Amino acid sequence: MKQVNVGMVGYKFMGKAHSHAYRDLHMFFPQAVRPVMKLICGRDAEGVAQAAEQFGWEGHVTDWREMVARDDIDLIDINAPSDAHKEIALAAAKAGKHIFCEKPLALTLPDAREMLQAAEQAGIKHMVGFNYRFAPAVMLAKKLIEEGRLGQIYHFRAWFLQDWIIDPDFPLVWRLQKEIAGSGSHGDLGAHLIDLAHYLIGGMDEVIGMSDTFIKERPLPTTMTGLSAKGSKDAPRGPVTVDDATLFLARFQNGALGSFEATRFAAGHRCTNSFEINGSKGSVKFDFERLNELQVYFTDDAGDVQGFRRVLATDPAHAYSEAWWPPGHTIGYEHTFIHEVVELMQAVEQNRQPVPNFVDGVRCQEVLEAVDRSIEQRSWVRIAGV
Ligand code: SOE
Repeated sequence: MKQVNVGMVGYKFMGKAHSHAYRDLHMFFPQAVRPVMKLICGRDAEGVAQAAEQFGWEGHVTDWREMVARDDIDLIDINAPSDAHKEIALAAAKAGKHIFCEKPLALTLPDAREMLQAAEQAGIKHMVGFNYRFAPAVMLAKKLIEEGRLGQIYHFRAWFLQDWIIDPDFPLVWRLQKEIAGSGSHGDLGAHLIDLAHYLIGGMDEVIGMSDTFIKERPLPTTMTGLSAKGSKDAPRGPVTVDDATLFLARFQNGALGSFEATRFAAGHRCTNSFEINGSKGSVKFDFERLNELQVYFTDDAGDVQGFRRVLATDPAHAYSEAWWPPGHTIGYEHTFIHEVVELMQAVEQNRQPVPNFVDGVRCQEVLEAVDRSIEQRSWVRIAGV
């Protein structure tokens, strides 16, 4: 059986999600090429050793260059903070390693383009971590659109709402620093919505946005794990240099109209990643907090029973579902990462690019950039011009 030896940089939130995917994949997708958890990398020797042991990696290092230089590593998985993506990806491509990189692909559009160019020149496989595409209910929405069952698409409206930094004394973690994260809610949450829009509806022609940073200064943190951080509200404060919320409107190439809202200040919303699509023959609604479900409405249902109904996307008719449990036995967040890695392994085996790849990462970054420019200029910005 073919296998792919993985070296992974980063071991916190996404590092755990990816490790879990590599570890579980073969139990449910035995026919896929098998990822082997060779090496994990992190700057803190003690932390990475502990993660290696806990997640099941064969070895650990503190310098990613060592990992990239090793002949027995086939794939570099980058889930370190965004400012590290480019340097590691360029080195990995140069060394001929396949790359799986978390979103957003880079801090800036030029950086993302440079990463794509390097990957294409090296002839490696490249993937970007837009995991929500891999929820079977989202894939069902895609199928309904592709088969014309929603008719002509008029509206795509999406919102990704969180509230984990709503406390003004929540510390100034790396996700709130532009030089490390690139942007705030825009690149962290909006990037997912943009990718879903590209996947489901297609390209955008032009955008116009608005954004704000509600809390301008925060106490410096002591530690961060996942999305929680420890610190004292009396600690010295530093400036928040990213957006807390970004909203924008878009006109799609196929004529549909889009609206997008990404915020970390929606009290009560822990991770509400939702979209609704309205077409001439029907509508669909998705909410990540109920990720097994797609609400569907068809205009040609008999008038006396018209209304949204809930489809549980856990039947063999739904993507990836046959590999899991019997119908009705639901799956969770972590399964979206497993599906991602299945796609990556299949792409390596079939010698094709996985989807979504760096081309999709760049397309997303173009929209992020265009929205930023529109906010600066207070006017519509065409995607083709960025
Ligand atoms: C934090 O806002 C976060 O974990 C994002 O970084 C992820 O990409 C998103 O899927 C969930 O929220």
